[in-house]
Amino acid sequence: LVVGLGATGLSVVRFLVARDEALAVTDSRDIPPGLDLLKNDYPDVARFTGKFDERAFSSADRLIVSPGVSLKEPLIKQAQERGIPVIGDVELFAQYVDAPVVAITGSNGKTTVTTLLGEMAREAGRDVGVGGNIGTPALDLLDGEHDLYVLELSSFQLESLASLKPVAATVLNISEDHMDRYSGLDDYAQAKARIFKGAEVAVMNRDDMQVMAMNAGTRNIFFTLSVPQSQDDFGIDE
Ligand code: UMA
Repeated sequence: LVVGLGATGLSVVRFLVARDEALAVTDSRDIPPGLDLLKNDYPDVARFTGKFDERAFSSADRLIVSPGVSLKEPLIKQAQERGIPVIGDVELFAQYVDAPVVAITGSNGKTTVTTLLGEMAREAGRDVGVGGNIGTPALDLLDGEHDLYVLELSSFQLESLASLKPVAATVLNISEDHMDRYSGLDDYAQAKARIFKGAEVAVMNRDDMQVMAMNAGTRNIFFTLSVPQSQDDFGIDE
């Protein structure tokens, strides 16, 4: 069951239909974005709109939830309690991707860093796919068979991600954002910290206490606006 139709939901539909998987879509809006496209291009895909429909949830054997939908949604929690896997589109991407992934998150600056890194990789001759929260849903990038992926990930996308093993990951900084979805700054920071799970290299902001408190990857590289403190530090030396 694809929960939430929008850019993400549509990318999941395209991905699953291409792999002949049986699926249905639900969205709590009457007329969600992408409904016309779904009706036209995938008329056989079952649709449950206007509310999250219990019937759709009870017959699903996996939920793929859009980042805009809270995992605290009662029908999602009930499915989890029944042992139904609840994942996001980036987790599905992680299960299929077979090229290195660099993962970037943070409260500010993540789009700039993602874009710049993509440009640098392109300039270095890599066939790079750039996407995620930045706009192109991660699953759509898999069409291109790139040799490197650079993903901007939001805290929402990280919440439902388990098996991504980025070659490098960073949390650029933490400041209050999306507090309607979190119980506080620590809860939000915990979602962000998930990016380091399985990361080969963690790129850490030495100037941000919340980031420095995170349990990072096997190898850490630091950046700071002050004087670098070790060989693995990047900073500003006067
Ligand atoms: N929906 C429900 N019930 C709800 C909430 C949402 O049915 O309770 C439905 C909406 O009716 C809608 C669908 O879910 O049909 C929307 O899904 P979505 O909000 O997950 O949005 P998408 O279009 O899939 O876009 C998402 C990201 N949006 C959010 O995380 C809110 C986009 O990031 C991202 O570019 C896109 O996936 C591709 O990966 C935008 C964003 O604002 C830029 N991100 C936030 C941010 O940067 O601060 C996190």
